[in-house]
Amino acid sequence: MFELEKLNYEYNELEPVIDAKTVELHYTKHHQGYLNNTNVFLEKYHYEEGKTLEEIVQDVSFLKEEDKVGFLFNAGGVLNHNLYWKILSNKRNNTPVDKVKTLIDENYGSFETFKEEFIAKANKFTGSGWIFLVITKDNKLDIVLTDKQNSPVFEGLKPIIGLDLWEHAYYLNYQNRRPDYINGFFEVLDFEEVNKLI
Ligand code: MN3
Repeated sequence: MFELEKLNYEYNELEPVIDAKTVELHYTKHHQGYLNNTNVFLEKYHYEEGKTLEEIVQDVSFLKEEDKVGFLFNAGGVLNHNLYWKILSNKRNNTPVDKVKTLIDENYGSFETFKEEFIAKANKFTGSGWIFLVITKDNKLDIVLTDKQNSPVFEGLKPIIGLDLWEHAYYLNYQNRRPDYINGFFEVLDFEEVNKLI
């Protein structure tokens, strides 16, 4: 069974961009909920231990048809939130360095161009979902939007940045000002952590 990955910071350390109450609720209720539900599905099928969740979601043939949507919603939620928390910090490592800088410069010309495109796409998105920066199978970067808790991992892509666009990620602090949350994300995005995922 899977366990909730520990946060690398206290609930209040992402303030003022993401307030402590939002981090606490988001992590202990939403993320934990997706994890609990994922484990219920895996227990139901006596799924063999030893595989990563990334591996499991790429072949759900072990599930009955009626469980596939529910399983992927919850397992996707776990993967997406694992990524989201991992790449945030208050260390101000918010300028790309090393591998991620090279990749962004190669694919977008500059960090500023990438950031503008990412923010513009995030702002256009409606409903509940996510925006990711992924590494494609041919080692290029792509910005991908997904509905609900769909994860790029389902498609064999490798997400290295993920921003939660569900209202529960920002509503306590920002209400309808989602663009401010999206801009703020780039202040607490930690490119040292992103580099570890490449
Ligand atoms: Mn969320």
